[in-house]
Amino acid sequence: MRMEKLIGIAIKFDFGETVKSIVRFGSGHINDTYLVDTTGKKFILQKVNTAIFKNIENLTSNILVITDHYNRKIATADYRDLSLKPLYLIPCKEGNYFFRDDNNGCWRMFNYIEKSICYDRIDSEKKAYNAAHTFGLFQKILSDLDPKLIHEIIPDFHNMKSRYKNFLKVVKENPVNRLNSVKKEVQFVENRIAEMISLQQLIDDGKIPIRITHNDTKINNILFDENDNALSVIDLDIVMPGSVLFDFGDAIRTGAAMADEDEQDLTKVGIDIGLFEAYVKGYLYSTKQFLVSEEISNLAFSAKYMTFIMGLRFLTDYLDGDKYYKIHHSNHNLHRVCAQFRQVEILENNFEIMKGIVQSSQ
Ligand code: ADP
Ligand code: GN1
Ligand code: MG
Repeated sequence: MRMEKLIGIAIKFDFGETVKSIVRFGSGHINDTYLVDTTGKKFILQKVNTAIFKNIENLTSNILVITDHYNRKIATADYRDLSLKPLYLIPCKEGNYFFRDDNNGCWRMFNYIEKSICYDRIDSEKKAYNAAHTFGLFQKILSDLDPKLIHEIIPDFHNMKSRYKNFLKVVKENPVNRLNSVKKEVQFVENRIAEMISLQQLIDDGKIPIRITHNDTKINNILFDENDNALSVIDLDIVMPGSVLFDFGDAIRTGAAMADEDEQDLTKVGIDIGLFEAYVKGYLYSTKQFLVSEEISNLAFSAKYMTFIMGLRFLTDYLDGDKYYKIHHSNHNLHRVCAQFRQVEILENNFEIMKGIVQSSQ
């Protein structure tokens, strides 16, 4: 988008400075994110993906409720000494917390977390431990938030039964004629779906509780400082009812991975057991008091579940003609599928070791 247009949008927000520059920022798959540099602080300007987030009022209301609760808590004695920084929406000059442009595009602005570093992959146990500890604290902090205040932004988001149903529909319809090229991947899904659904069944049966969870704990949704301390959990769009296992599993999927989510050289795909162990320790340190035994005993499995469900979602999108995720080249979704499914195999090969680590870390 042209700079003048971006500046025109940025100045709708009440940040009280003059804009110096606006550049594309980050590697998220969903929203369009820009870094706004000003004569004072920096800000994050985002064009919200309204094809996915259809109700901007509910989305904004959730973020306001969550950040208000979170920012108040991290300022209290229990959290004050940690490295956590507040995250908040900047209001528009007209009072709302989002701005609708002439083309019905929806924009919002956050404070920029100063001196933050964002990683698509991490390489140190300190980062893994601190990310885990912080994602765990995030769940703990939200545990006394009234669930009635939170809208369910995308129902059944990590529900394996409904993701599988969507997949079967697109396999049947084969809208862009790609089915023939992914026979092997479809078989991969069929071979594992019953095992994967067994975790969803525990949730449906009430054996695994529903809590307010982040639901998008990819490692690039947490920001670090230069000493590997966690500064902030970001990307709050789908904070809503879910299982803590979704958050644990998705963080392992990316935070203990040895290759990028879309790595084409599958020999590079792997799990770093040292990072996994650090993550387990950091996570249990902040959550052990409130997790129930069914949650703890399924932590290792959740890594397989979340890696599989991402592969399934990428495959569904590939078969559907790449409508959901941002792609940077044709077949990008397919590369993601192959890397995720290879990672599932690696997690299967390491499953007993991972379970042992969880057991001995309690
Ligand atoms: P998406 O939903 O597209 O993933 P995110 O909200 O995760 O969007 O933002 C994309 C990227 O922008 C993040 O991964 C991070 O690099 C950067 N980012 C987002 N919000 C902030 C912030 N408040 N401070 C610093 N960086 C941010
Ligand atoms: C998306 O928004 P981002 O890039 O952090 C997606 C997640 C997937 C992830 C896969 C709302 O996350 O569910 O895990 O891509 N977010 C949404 O990389 O669908
Ligand atoms: Mg993100």
